[in-house]
Parts: sequence; structure tokens; C-alpha cells
Amino acid sequence: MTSEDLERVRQWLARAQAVTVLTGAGVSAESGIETFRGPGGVWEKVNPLELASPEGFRRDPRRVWDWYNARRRQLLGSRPNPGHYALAELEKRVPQFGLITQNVDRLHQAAGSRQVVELHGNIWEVRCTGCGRRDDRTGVELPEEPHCEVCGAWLRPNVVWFGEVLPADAWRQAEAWAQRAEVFLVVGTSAEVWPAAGLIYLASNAGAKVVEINPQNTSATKVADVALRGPSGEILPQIVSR
Ligand code: BJW
Ligand code: ZN
Repeated sequence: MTSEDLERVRQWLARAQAVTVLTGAGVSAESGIETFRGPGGVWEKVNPLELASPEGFRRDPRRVWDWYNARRRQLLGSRPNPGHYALAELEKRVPQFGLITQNVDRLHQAAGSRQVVELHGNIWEVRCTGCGRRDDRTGVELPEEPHCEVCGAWLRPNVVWFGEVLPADAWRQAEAWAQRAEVFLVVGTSAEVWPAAGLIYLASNAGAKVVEINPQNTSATKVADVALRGPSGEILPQIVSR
């Protein structure tokens, strides 16, 4: 990454009418939230299919809830970082802005972002596996084995696990935002998980300048017009500052 790269991206952002951002776990790393893949990531310690799949939940719901309750508790002590705040600031300056996140932590909203689509749901809502009722339990300590007050079935986190379909309205909005983007920022994601990763190709094929912000090379690097290498909590404030 050179200072010319930074300057180029700042100019693209300053001139664009439509900017879309896709974020992943890396944008929350500097808030103390673990990423999934890579050294020290969650999936080094546990098998994703045991914790983040409907089969894993059916086999051992208590184990899955232990993991989600621990993450909920950790999030209670976490705050947005300068990367989240820079994206909230960018939203104020761009006429057509959209933030697509794979994260379930709601830290973008906590930083003030409004045009947010949650592709993989969020960790604060619960959904009944019996009657389908959804309920927002933001900041609430849940029981070790949460069950529905109405029908008695297990509750589950309202997130999207492997093999599950993404929420249709979220996906539709994400596709539209990817297609209209003049600049498409890919921030803190390994771009390994589909269909989210497909949005990068969609935006690129529709003519967007694709900018990757990540300390590492990823599957998205080959489609990126510019790759800004470093932590998003440092890079984003630099490209958004006047
Ligand atoms: C920093 C940093 C710093 C570090 N600053 N950066 C087509 C092809 C191949 C496979 C499939 C396909 N279509 C479907 C699949 C299967 C599957 C899939 O993609 N598998 C791949 C892994 C191979 N996809 C699905 O199952 C999806 N559903 C679906 O496709 O439905 C239709 C269908 C159904 C049935 C059959 C076929 C099709 C659903 C995917 C759901 C993903 N769920 C999870 C858990 C959510 C709940 C929770 O959080 O508890 O979502 S898995 C996990 O991965 C989580 C994340 O949102 C997601 C993406 O991870 P992310 O955000 O990219 O994080 P990391 O850790 O991978 O990367 C972090 C990055 O940050 C790294 O690059 C670091 O370098 C960087 N970083 N510090 C900036 N300071
Ligand atoms: Zn119920």
C-alpha cells in the first residue's frame, strides 16, 4: 500500500454518488471480538459445523447456547472502534450509501450507522424453533437453556448458520446496493463464505471500483482494484478524513 493508493481511494470516495461497504469479523477485531478464520480465530478451537449449523444445534443445543451466551456477555463489554465510527461518518457524506455486514454484533448500529443490512442476522434476537416467534433480547442475560414462553420449544439465536438461507429481504437489498455501487469497500472479511462473497463479484462486474481493507490477502484480493493493507480501525479513519 502506498500513499498514492490511499489518496486514490479518498478521491473515489469524495466523488462517488453511490458507495457500498461489505464488512466481516475483522472490522470488529479491534473491539476485542474474535474473528472466525486465520491464526487465533474461533474455528481453530472449535468445529464450525458443531456450533454454527442446524445439525449441530439439534445434536447439542446446550453447547451451542453456551457459546452464544458467552459471546453475548463479551459483547456487553465491547464498544465500536474507530473503523465503525469512520463508516458511520462516511454514510453522512455519500448520497447513496449502504453498509452490508456479515457480523451479528450490531457494533455498526452502535457507532451510528443507519443504512445497514445484516446478512447473517444478529446475536441479540432470539427465534423460537417451534412457533417461529422472534424477540429482541438486546443486552439481556438469557438462561442457560432458553425456551419459548409461548410454546415451550427451544429458542435459538436469530443468526444464519451454514446450510441456511439468508433472509430474503436482506439479500435483495444487498444485491441492489452492490449493483449500484461506484465504489465497493470490502472490509475485514476473508470472503470465504458464500453467498456474501458473491456480492464482491457482482459489484465488480457492474463496474464498481473494489477496494479491499484487510491486513492479509484474501479471496477478494484478485478482484480488488486497490488493496489497503492494515487494520480497518486505522485505515478507515484515514480514507474518510477530509
Ligand atoms: C482484519 C483485522 C483488522 C483481522 N482489520 N481486517 C458456494 C460455494 C462454496 C460454498 C457455498 C456456496 N454456497 C453456499 C455454500 C456453503 C456455505 C459456505 O459459504 N461455505 C464456505 C465456508 C465454503 N454457505 C452457507 O451455508 C450460507 N448459506 C447458503 O448458502 O444458503 C443457501 C444454500 C443452502 C443449502 C445448500 C446450498 C446453498 C450461510 C452462511 C452462514 C455463515 N454463518 C456464520 C455464522 C453466523 C452466526 C455467528 O456469528 O454466530 O457467519 S460463519 C462465519 O463466517 C460468520 C461470518 O459472518 C462468516 C464470514 O466470516 P468473515 O466475517 O469473513 O470472518 P473471517 O474470520 O473469515 O475473516 C476475518 C478477516 O478479517 C480476515 O481476512 C482477517 O485477515 C481480517 N482481519 N483483523 C481488518 N484489525
Ligand atoms: Zn414458541
